[in-house]
Amino acid sequence: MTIATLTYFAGRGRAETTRWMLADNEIPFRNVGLTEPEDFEALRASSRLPFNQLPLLEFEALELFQSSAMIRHLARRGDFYGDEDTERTVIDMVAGAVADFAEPALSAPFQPTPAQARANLDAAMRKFGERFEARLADGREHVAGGRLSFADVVLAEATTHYAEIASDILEKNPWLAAHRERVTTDPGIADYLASQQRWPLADANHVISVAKVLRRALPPHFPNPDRFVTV
Ligand SMILES: N[C@@H](CCC(=O)N[C@@H](CS)C(=O)NCC(=O)O)C(=O)O
Repeated sequence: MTIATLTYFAGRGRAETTRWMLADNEIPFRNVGLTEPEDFEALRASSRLPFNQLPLLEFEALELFQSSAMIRHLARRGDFYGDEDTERTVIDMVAGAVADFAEPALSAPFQPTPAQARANLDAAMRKFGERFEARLADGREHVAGGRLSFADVVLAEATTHYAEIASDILEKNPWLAAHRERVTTDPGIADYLASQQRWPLADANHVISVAKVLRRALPPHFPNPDRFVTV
């Protein structure tokens, strides 16, 4: 039974943390992956995108925009948001750092070379990864608060993304690797990762598909970068 619909491009991108939170809550969902500019324009014309941005999550009579709000909504619904206000603030702060840490993985397919993408990941591992590792050292199971929170889920989503791009990247971070293993073997998340709902790792074709839907320019290293720009 599908009870949530997640509209985005035909890929993971900024909708992926919401997919992991839906999976953690074991909420069945449907991906609507836009591939044509007309589909995006129709959505914009419908006024269902308050800031003309995707993703859009339809869930229990709500239409949610902003992935940070989606994951918090799902965290509250599934009780993945700590037990009191101070703990929730810590979870929010750590989740904010995870969002910063996740950026180089999201931007990897937009980089001119794999070496540049890797250099960006390595820099973020030094800046953020080491700090997450320290929070998990000595067998601490959760990156924030005293039990599983959405910060753990988004961190495992980010480290999984990193490891898919650069398989050796967690080698020097055994606590992060163990944390990733724990979260990804959660039954809901494991099912999602093995399912048809999981888009493949983004590549140049994904970058082209997004630029086409948005009628935007491609990064300058692509051939004919303005091929989809119509105005
Ligand atoms: N902070 C927002 C960012 C959303 C966002 O930038 N969406 C992009 C696609 S990844 C978009 O819809 N861009 C079209 C636009 O801004 O006009 C979120 O996480 O939901």
